[in-house]
Amino acid sequence: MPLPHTPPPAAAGASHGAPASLPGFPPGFAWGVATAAAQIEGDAAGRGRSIWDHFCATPGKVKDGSHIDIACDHVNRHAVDLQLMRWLGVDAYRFSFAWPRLQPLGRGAWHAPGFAFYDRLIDDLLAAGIAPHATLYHWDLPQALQDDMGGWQSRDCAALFADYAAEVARRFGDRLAGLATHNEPWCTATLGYQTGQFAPGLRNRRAAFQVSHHLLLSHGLALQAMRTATRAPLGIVLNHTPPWAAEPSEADRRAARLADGLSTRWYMDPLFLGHYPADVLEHLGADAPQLQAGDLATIGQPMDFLGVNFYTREWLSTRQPPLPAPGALGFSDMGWETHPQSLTRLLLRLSAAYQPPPMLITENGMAHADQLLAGRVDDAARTDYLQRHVDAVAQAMAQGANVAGYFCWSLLDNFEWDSGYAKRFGLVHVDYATQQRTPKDSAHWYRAFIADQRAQRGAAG
Ligand code: IFM
Repeated sequence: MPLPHTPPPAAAGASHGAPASLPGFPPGFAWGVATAAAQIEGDAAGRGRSIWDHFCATPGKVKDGSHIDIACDHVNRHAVDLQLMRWLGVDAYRFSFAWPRLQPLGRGAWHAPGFAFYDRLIDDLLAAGIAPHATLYHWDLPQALQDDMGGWQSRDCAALFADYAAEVARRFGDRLAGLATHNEPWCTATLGYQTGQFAPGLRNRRAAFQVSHHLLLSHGLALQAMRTATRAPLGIVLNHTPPWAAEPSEADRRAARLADGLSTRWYMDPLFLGHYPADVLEHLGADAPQLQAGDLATIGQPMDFLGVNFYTREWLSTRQPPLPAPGALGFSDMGWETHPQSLTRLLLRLSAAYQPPPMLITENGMAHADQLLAGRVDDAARTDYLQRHVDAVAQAMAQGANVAGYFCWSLLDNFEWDSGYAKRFGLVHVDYATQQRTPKDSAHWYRAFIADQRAQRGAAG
């Protein structure tokens, strides 16, 4: 695939590429891009079925009626995608292992071709000087575990996940710069089991909170199992959408406090403080999860990094009709408000309340209604979004937050879950009919930005 050598006009100017205005990022800070297996890999024949295959095949679940059989055909095109990463100049690549590619039924036999694929991917990344950061679970549960035990509703699923984690750590751990257990367990539990928006599509709050506990338990069990198999840095990736009370009324404040409890504190408290938040337990009443003795100690294993995914804030107004979010910086194609100050605030708040290990911004980016016109995608809005969020990270670091890297979501346009292929988050445009990749203007900006960061590091000696 021919890669452009000079930035197109929109990315060449100083307006989007003003890294010099940023307080410096320290040497060793990793600039990366992120993807996930189900969203890009394709090659359905080379893996077991996952809950997302099943969900896609259920009419009405995915908006454009699409599937993940081919997606970005990354399994067959990973050399091209690696070339794109080299062209971008990234230090690091975050991807996820597809559990059903490594163990098609989620237990029992391992699948040698799956291991061979990730072996190649990791070795090629290392040869290119790109640090591999992997996630064990980015939502593609083997369908067999859903059929046999109701997926994460079963405590047994947590033990099986730990077996899978130990094998992955044994086979790949020493070549990985980071290995996270879960990506966004809030989404797995809440969207998968409470609202039904994501696979497996259940609508049951009690089940969802039991699932959230099993996910956290599986994280703890996996960390214990992996520690004996590898010295790779281990952690978890959580998503945060910081709630803001629309008005200083008691009702809005209460709503914001509960929203924060249901998302951020529900996961951060057990991981770092050894308990679930009392106000949320009270709110859940009989829907609170069943715990067994020792579970919280298992969950609270020491970690080497904390992955933070950030896209937007949650605007909470209890008025009828609700006050709309101000949107001074606009909204993405997902309808998500651009609000970078929330990222600065979040990083400082997490630092103060939890004293986490070094944080990685494991996802940040925006969906934009991109159009490929005459070989170019003008996505100035995405460049602006990225620039502002990188700036927000710098502001937090200047105030003491310990952040070690930033991964843009995503390298490629890809399968955006229940939105199918209709939403585009990539730095690189994908034509799904031809699988042609075209770097967008934002990719040119990111490339120039990373090069500038590297030059600054070099100049600083
Ligand atoms: O595409 C997703 C990703 O899989 C998880 N975090 C949010 C992204 C955008 O919705």
